[in-house]
Amino acid sequence: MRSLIVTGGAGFIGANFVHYWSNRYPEDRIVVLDALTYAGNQASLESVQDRPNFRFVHGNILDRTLIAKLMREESTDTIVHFAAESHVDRSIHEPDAFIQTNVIGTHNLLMAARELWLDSDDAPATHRFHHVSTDEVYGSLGVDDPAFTEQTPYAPNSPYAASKASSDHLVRAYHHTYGLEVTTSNCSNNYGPYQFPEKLIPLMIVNALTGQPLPVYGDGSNIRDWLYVEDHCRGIDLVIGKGKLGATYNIGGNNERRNIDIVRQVCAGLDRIFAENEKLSDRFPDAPAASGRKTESLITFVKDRPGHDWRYAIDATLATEELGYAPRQSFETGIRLTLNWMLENEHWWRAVMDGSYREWISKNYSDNA
Ligand code: NAD
Ligand code: TDX
Repeated sequence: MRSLIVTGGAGFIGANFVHYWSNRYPEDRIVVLDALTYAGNQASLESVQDRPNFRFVHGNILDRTLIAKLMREESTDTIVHFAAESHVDRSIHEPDAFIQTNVIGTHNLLMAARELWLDSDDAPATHRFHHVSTDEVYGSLGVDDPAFTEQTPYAPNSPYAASKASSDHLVRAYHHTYGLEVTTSNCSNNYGPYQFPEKLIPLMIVNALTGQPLPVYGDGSNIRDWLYVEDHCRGIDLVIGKGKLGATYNIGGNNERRNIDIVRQVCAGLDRIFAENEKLSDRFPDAPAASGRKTESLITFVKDRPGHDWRYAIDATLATEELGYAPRQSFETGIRLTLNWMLENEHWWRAVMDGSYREWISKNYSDNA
């Protein structure tokens, strides 16, 4: 039985991970440590909130005293570290929070882990620090380049990617220098339930349902490798369970698509679902599909993201061969699950968008059209 601290567990992937882990390992203790930034939402944890072995702590990974106190109280033996500022566009406008949380925050966790797990008399027999990272640390690929492997040199291009690269290096160094038992996973673009509607797929769904433009950066030809979030959670489980200490594993969807094709697929999916279910037109009267128009009519090409990475692709051979990792959802099944979830959970996305998000978007993107 493990006692976990899941940092950033009220965010998109963290919340999915908590659901996944509490179903798969119901005996384990799970403590979520989350600062509830604009991207964190306790409502995403509603279904586990009342479990006796679950605890939510509203706190910041910049607070090392709190981390150490929690680790002592909970006899923590496993940290799964999701907490981060995660949106590339925000990192371009306001990089400071990315350095604070992603670099300093990660280092705080490592220092607390070292203190409690390596330098303390009552350290647990085994421990694990799992660091959740991204494919963006590897930079951008050209059309004919092979996909990123664990050997691809780091070449982060955005402040977000640079902050994540920095945190990856710190995790590696704490293993190499102090012997902290760490693993790292670098994953491609996730999508699925509970994703904050600033990221491509949920933003397009929300805008389509509310009849707003679908902003595609540049000409929409940039390529990402998409993975359904539950497959990412399963990959992390495999790395924690079977990964070599100190190792890094790439996790991907083997599913490269151009942004414009993703947006068109979301549009076609909504058109189909509206055609199948008449009630949706009453619920979402501003959606083009409610009046028989194509959702695609909302696509609007806007100014490109500065320094926009052209292509990401993950080679997950190591995780497949060593750990038995393989995604279960195809993009077609995953996007249908996501569309259905968004339609069934309107209260969730309306609530998370009530906050400062709209204000921030209008301040930073008023010149986008
Ligand atoms: P998210 O932005 O949805 O959630 C981040 C969570 O961290 C939020 O709940 C937020 O409140 C919390 N948080 C932020 N700063 C904090 C702080 N200082 N202290 C405590 N909590 C804090 O992010 P996500 O998309 O779920 O990403 C989770 C992790 O996975 C990140 O480390 C990200 O770099 C990585 N990742 C994301 C993707 C993706 O496609 N979303 C892909 C690969 C890797
Ligand atoms: O409105 C938009 N229009 C658009 O064309 C948005 C929000 C995005 N895009 C483009 C930019 C990217 O090429 O879509 C692509 C995906 O954008 P994001 O959803 O912002 O993701 P990305 O920048 O690729 O980064 C994501 O994947 C790696 C996550 O946000 C990171 O946290 C993760 O590490």
